[in-house]
Amino acid sequence: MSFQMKNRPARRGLQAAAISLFASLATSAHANWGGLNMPEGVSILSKKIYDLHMLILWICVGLAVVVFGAMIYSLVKFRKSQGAVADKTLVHSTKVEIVWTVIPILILVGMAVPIAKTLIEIEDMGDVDVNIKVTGYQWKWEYEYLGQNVSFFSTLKRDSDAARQLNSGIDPKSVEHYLLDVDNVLVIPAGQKVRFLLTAQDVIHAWWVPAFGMKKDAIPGYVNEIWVQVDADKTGVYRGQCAELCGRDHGFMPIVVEVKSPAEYDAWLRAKQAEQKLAEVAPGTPAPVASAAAANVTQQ
Ligand SMILES: [Cu+2]
Repeated sequence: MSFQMKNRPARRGLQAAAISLFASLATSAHANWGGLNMPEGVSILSKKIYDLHMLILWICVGLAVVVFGAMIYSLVKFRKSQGAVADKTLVHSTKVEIVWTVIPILILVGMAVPIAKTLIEIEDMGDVDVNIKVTGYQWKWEYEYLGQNVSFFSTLKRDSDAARQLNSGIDPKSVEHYLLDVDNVLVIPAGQKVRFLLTAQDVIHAWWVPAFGMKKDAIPGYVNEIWVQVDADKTGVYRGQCAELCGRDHGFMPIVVEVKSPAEYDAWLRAKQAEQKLAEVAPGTPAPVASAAAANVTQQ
């Protein structure tokens, strides 16, 4: 008795602490609720993947409510202290076995239908407007606009690179888009289907721009495909990173994609073509190795 009396205030203190902890967790987490979920993205596929994710999430939530609800109800209602006695007669029921086998099968098949539909759309490389070959290197990306005579390397921007050096004395916070900026930005048109052919020259890299909902490995000697169609009204700059640990400077090969309106994209492409033509050493120079490889890809 005296023990209980002594501990009552301590217990109350603990309860109060727990309540205030939960309250502060709830309010601090409230600000970041949006960050907990998958981003919706700006491309056709990213939205389809997001919708699929939400559909499956809510199916799982519904199942959890039913299953845990039945479990918790049974635990509380039929506990020993309430006089519940175990039923020793029900050792097998074919009817119950069939029901709890068939229902999960139906749920899984029901989920597989929209999943398969989205997977087929992800793999649909038909009616492509722009083809870009992406080659991963330790530690940069090369972009080649197939059939357009435009290709360039994209490397970490110099100010980020200077700040990241050991004892550089430069505060990374003073660098805009630290480690997420490049010298040459990849430009694609909004509202058009862009196919990326991903490969690598040395080790495995992965090309990932979260807002596009797509990520795939860039593997030496192998060409992977993804397609991206950004909504016509979602022009802007989108950033990503190499997503496959590829060596010492893996964290220093960002991806920056500028989505322009088709007219602005055409103007940019023409300017780039003119610039690269001027840079050519002499007419009749053999095509660089990268272009020859790309020609093989387009022939496939
Ligand atoms: Cu990497």
